[in-house]
Amino acid sequence: MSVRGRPSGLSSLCSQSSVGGMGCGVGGPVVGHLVGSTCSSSSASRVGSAGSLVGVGAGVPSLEGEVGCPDCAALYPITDDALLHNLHTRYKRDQIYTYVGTGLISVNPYRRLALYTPEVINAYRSTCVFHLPPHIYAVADAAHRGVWERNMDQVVVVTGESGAGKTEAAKLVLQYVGYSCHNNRLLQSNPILEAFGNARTRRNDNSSRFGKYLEMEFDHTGEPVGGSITHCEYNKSRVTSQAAGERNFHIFYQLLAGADIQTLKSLRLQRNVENYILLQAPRHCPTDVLDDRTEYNITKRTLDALGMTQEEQLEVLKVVAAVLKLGNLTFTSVNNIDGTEGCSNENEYELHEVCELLSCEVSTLTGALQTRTVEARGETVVAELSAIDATRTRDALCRALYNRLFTWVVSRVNEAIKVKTMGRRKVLGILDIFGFEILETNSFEQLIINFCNEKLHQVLTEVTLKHTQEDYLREGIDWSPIDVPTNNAVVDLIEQRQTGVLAVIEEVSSRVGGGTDALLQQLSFSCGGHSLFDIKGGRHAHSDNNIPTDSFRIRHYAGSVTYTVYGFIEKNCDALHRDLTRSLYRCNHRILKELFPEGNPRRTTLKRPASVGTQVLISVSALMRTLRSKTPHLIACIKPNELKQPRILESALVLHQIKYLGLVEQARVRCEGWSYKGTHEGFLSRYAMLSLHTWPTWRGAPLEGCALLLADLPITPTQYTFGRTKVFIKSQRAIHELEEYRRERLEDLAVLVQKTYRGWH
Ligand code: AD9
Ligand code: MG
Repeated sequence: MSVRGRPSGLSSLCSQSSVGGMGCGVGGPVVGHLVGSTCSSSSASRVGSAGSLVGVGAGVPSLEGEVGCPDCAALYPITDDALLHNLHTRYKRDQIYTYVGTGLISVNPYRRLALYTPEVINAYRSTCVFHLPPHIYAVADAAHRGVWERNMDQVVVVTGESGAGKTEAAKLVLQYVGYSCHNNRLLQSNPILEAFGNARTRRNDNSSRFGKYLEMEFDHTGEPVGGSITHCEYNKSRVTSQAAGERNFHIFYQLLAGADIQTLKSLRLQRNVENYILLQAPRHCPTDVLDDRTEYNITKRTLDALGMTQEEQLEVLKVVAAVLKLGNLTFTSVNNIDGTEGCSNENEYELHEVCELLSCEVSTLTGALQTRTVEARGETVVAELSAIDATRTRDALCRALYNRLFTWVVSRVNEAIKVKTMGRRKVLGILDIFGFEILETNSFEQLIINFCNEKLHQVLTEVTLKHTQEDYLREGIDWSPIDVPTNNAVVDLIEQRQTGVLAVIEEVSSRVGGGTDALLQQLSFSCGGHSLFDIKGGRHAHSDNNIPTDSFRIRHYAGSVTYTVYGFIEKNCDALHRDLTRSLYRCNHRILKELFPEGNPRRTTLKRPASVGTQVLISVSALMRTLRSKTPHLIACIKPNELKQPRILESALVLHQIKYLGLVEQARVRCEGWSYKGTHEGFLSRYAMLSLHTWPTWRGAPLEGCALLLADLPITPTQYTFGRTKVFIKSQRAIHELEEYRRERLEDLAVLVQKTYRGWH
């Protein structure tokens, strides 16, 4: 069953805190095959036995009571159905975590389980993972060890569709690492990011509307010295419009529900949500699920903890309040005497209060909202805006204010958590982006969200499956390649220069008068022939005539999505007119000058700001570069049902996710592949001390040294192989055991040195 019999004394060693990881992830007991769709690990024999994952009373996790197979790579046969059956069996017993080789699958339980107590954290810190059930803490531990034991940058990547549990998973990783090193500042900052960046959607009550990459930095001793947060594309259109049954960003509701009367008064706000147009969702949206008042207090405490002064907090809240009140301004048409159309603001009082909040002259803001300065042939003309244009300007202002405030808040948090010391550092990153989304009506935001997920999927397939197999072939070891479906074609369709969907949107956005019709025409022309793209009248043979005339369809890796192009151009540009940025810069509000630097009249450059599409392409490729440069640890989150309810697992829904997440391919590569790979030199330098053939010195060829060393160890020859430059070891367990021997040997050597030292003195 296992690699070999565990040598005496090893079990006791295994329960000490300094078990050495190899920085290559964790893994369930991957060993041989048993016939039947079951598991080959020792826990398979306990299938069907009762018991919960964590003894609630004792609080210590144990393998006792594990059902199904803790590692999908040990299933036989490895098929979509077998994985589904295994996950279902385990889910019914609240065993939401299952390994797939070195990665982890997490099925959202939709209820609090007693899995995350300090006792459980301690267990994963101090006990060999093979004695414990699969857990997200084991992944966190492997990533953490990779930093401080192997001195290599690590990244935990959480994937899955909207509502699958990515953000919760990312928090648990942070909680574990933060607990282990008594530093939780990054975790502490989370409520602020969620208050400003998350919102209730149909798919998730706490949906992240921005991508987030967190980095914890460690010094050479493994001590955390700080961290940083990078955020990418922010779903700002939500500020001014939400889909039916959805909400605006949490902070608006938190503020109204949680702030005391004095604060509300100084913000010129009333407690009732109904008073604010921006918070009136098109269809009733239940709010009972979120305790906005409690959340407000948490947000407030977090701002305090990060060292933000009361004055600063008030300045931030004033911008939030100003957005709410701006949203209430209504403009009506006015016919001027000269025959031109102008507009008037129906809500003067509200505008006065906005100006008070932003410390701004009423005439300045009125001018910026209702007129436009145009410079032509050296002349400056001030034209009045129509009611429709003034309304658009108002909305653009609300979005820009909120969006830039969010960026400001993130940079303020970064200021509080940044590394204050110099020197060499290693990092542990956590990537948690917005999940893949298919809604009833999909717009520009969904295209951006789904494109980011495509990119992530592409890079993960590359680093975990393609590169691994290419490495086996390059090294010349015996390997029958496993077919891995890629999503390169759809990524190209969206991001290709000049002819990709984003490039087309960009091109039409920059045309004078480019609108929806022009966009549809150009999309049909540039992308109509692509096999994964459908549009009414498209050139592709399979063009589906069920597509509405204002839409196009992309066949994504996670499903087909029909996008309605209405609003695409506006959402992509979303530029602010110079009149607005100038008047905001002129406000006497401390933060606004930082938020709108381009409004500084001394700034002469009139460069057009990058469009949303361009910004996304830039930030996503930077993120993917970061990802590629680090040792990845994968967590695939699965959404068990659309009802957001505990104890329900909809087979078809889960099966679909198993397929598009490529979990079967992951399991196969893990099962047939090798858990560990390291250069001959690297392996020898780490383990030479375990054999008298190679210790204290080895002068021969590294490969020969590795062969002698491994022959001396109780590890069967089927468990390792040699490539041209690397040593490969089959099971994770064997690596753990090697680390045990090494630690044991280091202790012996330390005792020996001590004795010798005493002998001398
Ligand atoms: V989105 O792409 O940001 O829309 P996520 O991030 O994948 O999505 P999230 O982590 O926010 O989903 O989880 C959704 C909800 O599921 C949470 O608000 C919890 O109520 C629930 N959840 C997720 N994971 C767990 C868990 N480990 N234990 C209990 C959980 N509940
Ligand atoms: Mg999320």
